[in-house]
Amino acid sequence: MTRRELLRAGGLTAACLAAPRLGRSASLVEIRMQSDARGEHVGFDPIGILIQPGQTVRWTTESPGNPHTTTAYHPRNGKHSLRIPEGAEPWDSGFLLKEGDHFEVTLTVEGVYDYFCLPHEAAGMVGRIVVGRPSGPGTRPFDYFTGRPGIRDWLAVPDAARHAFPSVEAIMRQRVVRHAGPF
Ligand SMILES: [Cu+2]
Repeated sequence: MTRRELLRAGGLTAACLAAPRLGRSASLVEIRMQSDARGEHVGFDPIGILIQPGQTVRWTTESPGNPHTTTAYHPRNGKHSLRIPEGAEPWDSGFLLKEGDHFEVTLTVEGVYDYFCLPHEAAGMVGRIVVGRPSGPGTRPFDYFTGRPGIRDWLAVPDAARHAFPSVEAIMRQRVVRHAGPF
């Protein structure tokens, strides 16, 4: 855990103690990071969610021995393409190793946020969060930046990841899109 994450966790604990329990649970959205026993199938569940600005998302790993990350699609995260709203802060949890390890972000800027698991992106371990009304780079095609001046080195989204994302339309309709598994 970095010092910044530690401070953030401490701040959240304080906020949790101060806030009424009901308000806290209503604003927190949980996403599990899962693998099957052999580590052949991996995924975020739910894989797609609709939340409101100011809500907090918590990722928790439930697959010990198979480390995961939650990492925003953003050039600051290893030159991945920008797929979160312009002006939103990218996040990167680092490796979550032990069962129950978790990471939280509070999303305040409206739009679509795509994220991935660093070791499993090519296996299709990605997720999508819509905050309020869908807009921004996350609504564009995966290769929207190709050929744009000044953007030469962003990484393409791997095929398995492209196929794994739930559509924005499905998220708006269902609010919660569960991962099909198997885990
Ligand atoms: Cu993973």
